Amino acid sequence: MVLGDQLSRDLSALRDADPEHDVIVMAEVWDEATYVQHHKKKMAFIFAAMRHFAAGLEAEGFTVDYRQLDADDDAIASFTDALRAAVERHGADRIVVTEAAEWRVLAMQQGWADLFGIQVDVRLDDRFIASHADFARWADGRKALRMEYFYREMRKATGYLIEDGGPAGGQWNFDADNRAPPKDGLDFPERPDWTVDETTREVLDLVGERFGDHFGDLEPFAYPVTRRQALHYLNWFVEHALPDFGTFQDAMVTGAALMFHSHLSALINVGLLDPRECCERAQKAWRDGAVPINAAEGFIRQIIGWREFIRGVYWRNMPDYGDSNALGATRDLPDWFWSGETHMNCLRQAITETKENAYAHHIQRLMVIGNFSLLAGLDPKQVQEWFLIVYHDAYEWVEMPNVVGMALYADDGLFASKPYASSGAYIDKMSDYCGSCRYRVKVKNGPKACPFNYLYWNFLIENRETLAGNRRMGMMYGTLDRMSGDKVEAVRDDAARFFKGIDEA
Ligand code: FAD
Ligand code: DLZ
Ligand code: SF4
Repeated sequence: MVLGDQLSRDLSALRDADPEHDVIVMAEVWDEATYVQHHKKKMAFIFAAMRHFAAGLEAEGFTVDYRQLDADDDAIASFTDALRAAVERHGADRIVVTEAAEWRVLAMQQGWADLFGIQVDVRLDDRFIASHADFARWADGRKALRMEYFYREMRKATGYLIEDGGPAGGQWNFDADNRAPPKDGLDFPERPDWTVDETTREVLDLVGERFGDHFGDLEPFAYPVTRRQALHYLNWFVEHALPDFGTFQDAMVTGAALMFHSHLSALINVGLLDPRECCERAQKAWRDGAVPINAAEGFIRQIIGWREFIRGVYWRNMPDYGDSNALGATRDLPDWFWSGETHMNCLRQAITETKENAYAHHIQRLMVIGNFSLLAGLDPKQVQEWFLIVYHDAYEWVEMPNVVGMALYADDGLFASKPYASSGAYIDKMSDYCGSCRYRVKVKNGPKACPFNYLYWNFLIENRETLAGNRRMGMMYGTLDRMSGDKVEAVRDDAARFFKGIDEA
């Protein structure tokens, strides 16, 4: 059985498959489509990619038992039901799967042997570079998990950007070169266009009909759905966007949803691209002199560093990780998380783009939407669900640690040394959003003030007990302690007024 995020021809479950004897089972199932109300584009992408992948296997001579969601009104409920029907239909004597990426689905897989009374091989997912055992070896006995140290081990293990036994360019990390604010007249490369073929058209119609009430715009739909298209997009990225990827990695520009970002996460997460091949292309471009080291290193770090690290954190902390709420945050999501209709221009831009594209780049996710969610004390469970719904690359294993650990500090600093909290000044420095905002970023208090400004101090006040002992927060608490009583009161009043009218903010 091949799941919707296992669309790799080299998948461990498919590697030794034999068209003579084996049947490949794939299914669009109701539970997966509805356990959260996924963005319409996310669903369309997964189903279109699944159908194209199945067609490829059929072209190789495989029998693919593929259940489409629209085959009848009585959609198949779950992976287990799909498999049960297939086992009966084909008289299977063995089931071969690759371990699911999510806890929930792995638990299902582990029950199948007893349920069906036949042998079930659950194989490792070696599309990830670090196995669970590798991560455990690295993490065991460490007080704090820091991505940077894990990343160095991954660089050594893969050999990427290693020269003469050390890091190419003399440094492990060129992040300091990757924080340029946007400058006027920055030109972004035009993305390739993808034609919607008949298969994808059918999927778009299905999603429009059956999931029309889900969040987000379905069309225009312009994203690769086949291995060939995905490879083309990777090559396009390396040639046209990677050279500037590093420098402007943290910048945000109105109307430039993708900037120089790769836009490849969803393709990597479903298996249409292999993380290693992405890194190898970037490394080659650097060796050929086509991209600077800060671009190649920055990109490779996101993949063999952050992506692998986040997955390690997920598996090490499940099944309870999603319940973390170290800061006791309980506020409901404002309504405009679903519409983008807020006067805070940074959030309006990031959420509107999310609605349109099922995509926002990392700094929008972390320093605009995540930062706001942290400062406003939004309920981590609701924030997790929102992030899982709205992005086309969102699967629990990657969404959860990014939300719980990175954006919300809800795990009490399991891997972030301090909360990613910032006032409006950071957003102003890294974007062109503030100039066209109803709020004034330079104003600290009062109805015209940028809400991030007073919410920042309010956050420190409210979470003093948990955060004041953190050495990296010492300076900020020092500043807070020197604030006059009037100023503290103004912060508290502004925050209270803001929260009262949060849905109209
Ligand atoms: P690029 O900026 O081009 O980066 C290159 C690649 O590095 C990405 O394609 C991705 O595979 C990997 N990568 C970079 N950062 C991370 C990270 N923090 N964790 C894992 N992989 C990373 N990423 C997801 O794939 N799915 C999610 O559901 C998801 N949810 C997120 C939620 C929050 C609150 C935050 C702060 C980040 C989240 N990320 C998630 C990580 C990151 O924002 C996206 O991977 C990235 O924006 C995808 O765009 P891109 O392909 O253009 O990335
Ligand atoms: C996300 C998703 C959706 C929306 N639908 C399906 C589906 O119908 N069939 C399928 O095989 N996979 C789907 N997926 C991806 C799965 O949720 C994913 O494979 C599991 O969560 C394991 O990571
Ligand atoms: Fe966002 Fe504040 Fe800037 Fe408005 S002024 S765009 S709310 S940071």
